[in-house]
Amino acid sequence: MFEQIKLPYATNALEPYIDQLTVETHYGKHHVAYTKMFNELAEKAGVAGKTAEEILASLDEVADETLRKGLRNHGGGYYNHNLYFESFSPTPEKEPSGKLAEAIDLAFGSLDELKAQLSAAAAGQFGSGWAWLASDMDGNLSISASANQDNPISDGSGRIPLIALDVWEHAYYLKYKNLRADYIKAFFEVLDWKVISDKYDKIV
Ligand code: MN3
Repeated sequence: MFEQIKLPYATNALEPYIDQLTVETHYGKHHVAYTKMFNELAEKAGVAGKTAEEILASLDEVADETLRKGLRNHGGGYYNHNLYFESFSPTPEKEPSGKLAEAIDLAFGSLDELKAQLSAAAAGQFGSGWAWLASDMDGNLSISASANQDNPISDGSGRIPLIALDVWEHAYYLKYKNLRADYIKAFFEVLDWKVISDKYDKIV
């Protein structure tokens, strides 16, 4: 049974950057729906015993096209939003530490440059989707964007997502309306680099 993460903060704790109504709707409606559908589809496809990562990495093994598409969309929706919601804090660490800090300097030159590139990927994603910071198995970092609920696992690149930046309109429209760039700026105000650094330490 796949379960949503429990929010590690109150729904109003990310104000004013991410507003309470958006968290309540996004986590309490959208993420709930993805999770419910993913569980149903995983059961139907006979893959409910696998982890979400395993399912997303082996979608090709699901012969039925409708089930495969459903697992890609709802499994991605389930997994991506867990990553997204667990990465925030009302009292975030504003900079990466340890090995991640070194890897960022190596790949991007500076944290500001990483943020600029990730923001550009998020702003440039046409329509609904996500921007990602991901690591390969050797710890090399890269930035990408994907449509719908695709992610660096389901795209077959073998990368592990570290930062998930949701740019579906449901992630920002209630507060920011058409101003996606303002939401992207706000995202970094509550992104907890401690969570991201800890994730990276588990890979390398
Ligand atoms: Mn979303």
